[in-house]
Amino acid sequence: MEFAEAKEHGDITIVGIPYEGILSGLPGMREGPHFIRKASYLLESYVPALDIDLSDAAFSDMGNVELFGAPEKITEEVSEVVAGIKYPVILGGDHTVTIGVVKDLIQRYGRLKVLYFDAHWDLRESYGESTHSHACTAARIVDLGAEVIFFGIRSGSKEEWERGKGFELYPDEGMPWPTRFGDEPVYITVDMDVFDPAFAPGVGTPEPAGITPKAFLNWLYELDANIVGFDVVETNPMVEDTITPVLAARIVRDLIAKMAARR
Ligand SMILES: [Mn+2]
Repeated sequence: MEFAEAKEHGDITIVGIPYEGILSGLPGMREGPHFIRKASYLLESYVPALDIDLSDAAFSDMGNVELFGAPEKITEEVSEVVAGIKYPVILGGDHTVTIGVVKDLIQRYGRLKVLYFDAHWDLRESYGESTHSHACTAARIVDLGAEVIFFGIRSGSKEEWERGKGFELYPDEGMPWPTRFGDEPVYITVDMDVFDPAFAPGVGTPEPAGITPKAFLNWLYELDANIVGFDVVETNPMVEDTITPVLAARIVRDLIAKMAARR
């Protein structure tokens, strides 16, 4: 099954990476891509806020790439997959996949701004004996040279909060989020646990007091950025299989529409 309205070809390409590495919460994330695609058929193809119909957008869906093994190895393999795609759209799987995507995009563009939506800092040096687990994603992409701006973070160790002081953080939807990024390459990573569990209960590590989908989407519609790719990760349909996948699909639909509107 492909994402609704996907074409044979297109510069924007969806790839599912149903990778589930080192667990810190509930298992089931490897079913994320399938459930997000299935949920995409519940949505209209027209995005009124952008006046874009997904049926007119040049994007394709190459299906899933199954990767197994340690997170360090996965990072290399994800980079290789992404290298063949002009504008990658990744359906996770756990947050580890972001490291490989960002690695390739930085090589390509020389620089990358990453807008990091997550309940958790992901700034641990290592977790579960891996330096590339989903709890270390932000730390690794900072090492790679990404310029990271955090949104919705509300959880982490004392050390992570200390380290987080060195970064731009928009913890709440109440404060105006930046929307203008000019022409610089921007990558967006959306960990579904950034949303309040009332709106996205189907995640591996739910964290109360999150942002609302409306705040995210209203920001997205205002966003003026050269989006060169994005991912939506940590959807766990074994925990909840309807509300969360359809929100993930809505984010994918609207972000693809946003990218298509600019090109
Ligand atoms: Mn995360």
